[in-house]
Amino acid sequence: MDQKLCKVACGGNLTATFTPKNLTSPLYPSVYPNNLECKWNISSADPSYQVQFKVTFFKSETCCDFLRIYDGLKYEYLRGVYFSISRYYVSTQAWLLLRFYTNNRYTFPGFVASYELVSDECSPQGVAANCSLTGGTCIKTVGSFTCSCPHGYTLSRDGYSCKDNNECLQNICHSNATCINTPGSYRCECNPG
Ligand SMILES: [Ca+2]
Repeated sequence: MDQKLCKVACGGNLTATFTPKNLTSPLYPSVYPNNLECKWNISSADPSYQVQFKVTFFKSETCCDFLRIYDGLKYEYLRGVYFSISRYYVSTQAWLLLRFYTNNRYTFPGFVASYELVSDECSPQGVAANCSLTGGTCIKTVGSFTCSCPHGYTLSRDGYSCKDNNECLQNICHSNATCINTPGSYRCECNPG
């Protein structure tokens, strides 16, 4: 019998809500079948929120069996590795696309994951909202964000607050002037005389 005609049904359209739902590779916790081509499309039940996909277990054949996580046109491969800590992916749009491929030999348990709706880190409810509040620009990246601070400000250790630089600490003014630090800048005022 041609093994390629004996594929396990997998994949489908899923809807993420605020209640986490589980997704595993086919037949988990048994090993996944050979010759899989699974495709899941996870869309957001509310387009103003993003889809978070959290992988809590992953084990596959290093070379040839993999999960591809697409966010827009970008994607990331998970293959081979085993990890015991969670890997998070938060979509930049209201959907994520997953593809799980296996070849014709050697199978492993595969993956365990969950998906749910979350606020975009850069949204007013998001973890990085402070970036915009302190004058920075929050930029969503695949599964994460960056906070870009304006000139005269430095990113704080928290990763999402912009802190004014105190230029006066660098003795930037003439010796006969007094340095006054201002938000995002400084000024030198001549001493009397
Ligand atoms: Ca394989």
